[in-house]
Amino acid sequence: MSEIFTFGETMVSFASPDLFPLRYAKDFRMSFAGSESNFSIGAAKLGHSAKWVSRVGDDEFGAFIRNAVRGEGVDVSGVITDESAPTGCMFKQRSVGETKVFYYRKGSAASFLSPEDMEDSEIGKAKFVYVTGITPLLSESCRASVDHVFISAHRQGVKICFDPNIRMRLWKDGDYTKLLQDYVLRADVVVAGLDEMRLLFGDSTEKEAMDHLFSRGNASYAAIKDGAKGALAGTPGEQVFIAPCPCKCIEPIGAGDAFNAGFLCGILEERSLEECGRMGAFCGASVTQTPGDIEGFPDRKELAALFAGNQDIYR
Ligand code: KDG
Repeated sequence: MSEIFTFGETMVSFASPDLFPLRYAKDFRMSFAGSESNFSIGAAKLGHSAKWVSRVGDDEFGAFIRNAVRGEGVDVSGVITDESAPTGCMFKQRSVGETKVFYYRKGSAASFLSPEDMEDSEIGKAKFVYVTGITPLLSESCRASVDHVFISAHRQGVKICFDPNIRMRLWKDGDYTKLLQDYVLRADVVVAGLDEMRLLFGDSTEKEAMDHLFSRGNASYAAIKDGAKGALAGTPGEQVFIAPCPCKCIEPIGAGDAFNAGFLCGILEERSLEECGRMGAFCGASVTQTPGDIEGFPDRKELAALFAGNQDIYR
């Protein structure tokens, strides 16, 4: 039985170490990338159990992803090998000050995820399900899966943590504002960027976003993140500013997933709101110090050092 149930696409990812357009790249570093598997790995490193459900192709990249996520301590027993579609793929192009992402994921195995892949009994055993706004944009069946999980979790008294995780490259064929607004307002824990709350609801400050969530939505916890400027963590009765952790950022991709993992693990451990926020900020800052999405996740020992007063996480 896992404390966290999550599902979504994980792609094989290729990143060039060079700081120039990919047409000039000679070497690539193979890794994997997926918001929900990132989150699960973060939670597992902090000692919590997570089950990640997905579909991968019957190919080498699918085997690589399954092995790698399993190797980080996540339950992958619900990952289906789909013989009729390939594992999705992503390329990262780094240049000074930014990383561009190119997806090759249309028709991928994960885009065939369907409600039948999400077992009610598995959802019912979890304390939280974790859903991102990436999944419902991948296909009709992925959207139906998200809807199914929301309904199943609420029916069984399992809390839902939702991050809109807006990826504009997936918005080319539609406006998903209403769809994501609906998930945000139905979730029990909302973790969102200030820029995302601005886009979805027109909120201009963290406080406005927070007030909005607690007056119109279902949330009992929220964190509104503003990257290196920090975050606001809140419950209906309390709001705490969370200062950013000092770090040397190499690449910010994955920081949001890591913040969410730290924040939700804090909630699972029934810590104070401020401690939950600090766990989120610490995990988020830690992963920015490596070029990949997950390699920098802190473990329990590093977390203990944070609470012992040693906040500097330079490696
Ligand atoms: O949050 C990091 C993710 O964006 C990355 O790992 C890939 O899930 C991904 C996506 O769909 O962009």
